Amino acid sequence: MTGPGRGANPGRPARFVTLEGGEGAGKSTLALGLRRRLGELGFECLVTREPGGSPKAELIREKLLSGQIAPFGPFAEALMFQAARIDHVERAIKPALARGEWVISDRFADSTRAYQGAVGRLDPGLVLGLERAALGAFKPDLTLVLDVPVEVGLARAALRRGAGGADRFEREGRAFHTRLREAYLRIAEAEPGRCVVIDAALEPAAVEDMAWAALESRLLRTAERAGLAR
Ligand code: Z5A
Repeated sequence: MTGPGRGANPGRPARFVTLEGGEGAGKSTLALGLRRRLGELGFECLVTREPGGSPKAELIREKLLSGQIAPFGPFAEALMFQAARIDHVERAIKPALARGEWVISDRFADSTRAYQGAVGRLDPGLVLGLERAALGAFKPDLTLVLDVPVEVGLARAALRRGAGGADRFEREGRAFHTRLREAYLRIAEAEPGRCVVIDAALEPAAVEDMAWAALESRLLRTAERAGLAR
C-alpha cells in the first residue's frame, strides 16, 4: 500500500512489492537486485521476508519451518502464518512505508493462499477470510510471481541448501510442488491488476530485467508522475 512519500524518498510515494513463487524460484536473489536498482535511483528500500521479517514473526518462522506446527494441520499452519504476518506488517512493513521507504517482501499473503489454501486444500473462502481478518484492506501494490518448472526450482533450492537439511516444505514431493506452481498461476490470473508473472527459468540478469520492467511500468512511472505533480 502506498506510503505518504515523506522522509526517505521525499515527494515520491513509497510502494509495497511482494515476490512469490515456489522453492528456488529466485525470490531472494531478485529482491536484492531490485533493491540495488531502486538504490541507484535514490530510493530507500527495505527488503524483508515471510514467514518472519520482525523479531516475533521470526520466532514463529522457526516453529513453522522446523515442522512443529505441521501435525496440527493446514488450518493451524495458516493461523500461525497470519499471526506472524500481523506482527511483520505492523512492526516492519507499515513503519517503513510511513518513513517513505519502498518495501520488498520475499513472500506474503499469496503464499498462504497457495501453500495452505490450494495445496493444503483449505477452503479458499476460509483462507481469504483469515487474510481479511489479519490485513484488512492492506495489500501489495505489485506482486511478481516467479514462475519456474518444478525440477528447476527444486534443483536450485538443493544447490543453495548444500549439505544442510531440507525444511518442512522442501521435503514435500513433486506433486505438491506442481500443484503449488498451478496455484500461483491461478492467483496471478485472477488478479492481473496486482500480479505480473515473470519467467524465472531465465538467467538471473534476464529475470531481474523483466521484473524491473514490470516494476517500472506499474509503479515507478506513476510514482514519478505523482512526484512531479507536487
Ligand atoms: N510458507 C507457507 O507455507 N505459507 C506462507 O504463508 C508463507 C510461507 C509466507 C519459507 O521458506 C517456506 O514457508 C516456504 C513456503 C512456506 N517453503 N519452503 N521451503 P524459505 O523462506 O526458507 O524459502 P523459500 O521462500 O522457498 O525460498 P528459497 O527456496 O530460498 O528460494 P528463493 O528465494 O526463491 O531462491 P533464491 O534463494 O534466490 O535462489 C535459490 C538458488 O538458486 C540460489 O543458489 C541462487 O543463487 C540460485 N538462483 C536464483 N535465481 C536464479 C536464476 N535465475 N537462475 C539460476 N540460478 C538462480
